[in-house]
Amino acid sequence: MWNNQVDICVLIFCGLFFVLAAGKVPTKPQSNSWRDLIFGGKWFSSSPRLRESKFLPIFAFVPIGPSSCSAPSGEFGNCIPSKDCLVRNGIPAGPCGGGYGVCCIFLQTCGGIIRENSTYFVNPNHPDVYDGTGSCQVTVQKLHPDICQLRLDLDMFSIAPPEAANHLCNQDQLLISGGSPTPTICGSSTGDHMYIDAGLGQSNPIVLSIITSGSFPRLWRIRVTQIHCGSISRADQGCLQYYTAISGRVRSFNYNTVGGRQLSNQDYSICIRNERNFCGIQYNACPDLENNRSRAFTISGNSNNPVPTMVGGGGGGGVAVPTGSGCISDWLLIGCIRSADRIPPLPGCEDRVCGGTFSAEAGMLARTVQSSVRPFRLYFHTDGVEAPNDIDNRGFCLDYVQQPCTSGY
Ligand SMILES: *[C@@H]1O[C@H](CO)[C@@H](O)[C@H](O)[C@H]1NC(C)=O
Ligand SMILES: *[C@@H]1O[C@H](CO)[C@@H](O)[C@H](O)[C@H]1NC(C)=O
Ligand SMILES: [Ca+2]
Repeated sequence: MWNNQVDICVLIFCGLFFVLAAGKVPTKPQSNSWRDLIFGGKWFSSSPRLRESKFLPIFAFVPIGPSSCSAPSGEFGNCIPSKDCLVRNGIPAGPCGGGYGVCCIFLQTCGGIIRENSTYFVNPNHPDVYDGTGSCQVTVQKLHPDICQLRLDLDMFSIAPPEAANHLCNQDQLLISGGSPTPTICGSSTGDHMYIDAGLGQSNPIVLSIITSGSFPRLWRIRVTQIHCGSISRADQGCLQYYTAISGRVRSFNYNTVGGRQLSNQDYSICIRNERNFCGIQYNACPDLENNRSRAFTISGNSNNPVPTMVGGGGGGGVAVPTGSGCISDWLLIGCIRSADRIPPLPGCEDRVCGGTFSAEAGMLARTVQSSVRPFRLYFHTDGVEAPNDIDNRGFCLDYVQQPCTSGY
């Protein structure tokens, strides 16, 4: 969709700038491509004097590029002149910008190089499934040295699941190299996202690889968005996932209450932006509509049987703890959690939680959990082993709601 406000801002901004700059700035020949990109090569044709103004360096500091648009098929594209779309190997998908350009969609598959913002990495044969074996990779080139992060949106993501005993991604995997460390994932994670820190400068490109072996009807469509270092949409440091709403849902990769399996060898942070005037956060296990006994939080133990909440690192502070009572191999960490419904609140709080029931206290009763540790972050860790004690765990799905500063947080 063409954003009229940006459109108007560009006009006002340029108008002001040209009035100020006329006669002062030395003229310099320049390529038409950027101007064509931004203005369609026609808006400023009335004044040859202005056309020669040195306005590009100013644009380098203004975060307005080709605007984003959405195609009838649901993909996002960049609104650019149609001739540029073809030259840049994009796919024109309908008019945008009030007819000024086309919504140009960029797709890359195995062996491709991503050179445009919002390019989709898709499977071969997309939108049909791919049942091949090998390594399919794309290389992401920064649009600009001032790109600090990539956001990957897994619009469609279904590759072979982890093996059943230890939940390792032995058959298929998504691997990301060249950026901040990311967990290897497999299975189905449609709708999930990841942020990758891209480091400074133009050096090491980030490579996205999907490695496949054996037969499976794979389908993927991953949107790769490039984020400026100064952008407000940049995620906080160290956050693989970043949520910016007062309420929402966080879940582990390959989560699904029917056939999903918690992935092994995970180590990452999920961050929730602290919205203004909110001081705390509450979490509840998501509803599980498929099972009679909720599996929305099943991190350790045998989830085919009832498993209590387990809390803490199991060190016991010098006191011996029964085997299996602590969260030693797989856990979710949320800073200083307590049950939200205890009045007065319990004096102590916990950090690690695991087992098969979501609560801040050991036991069989699922509870609402609260924390006022800021920034709001969850840290998820799993080791490389499940069998024989940990069976059929799904991972976690939690609904969160930030709590206003006035309500006792
Ligand atoms: C890429 O596109 C997104 C929106 O689709 C935008 O927020 C971001 O600023 C763009 N990045 C660059 C480097 O232009
Ligand atoms: C839920 O319980 C009912 C009645 O005991 C049973 O018939 C049904 O198969 C159960 N569903 C699942 C998904 O376990
Ligand atoms: Ca494990």
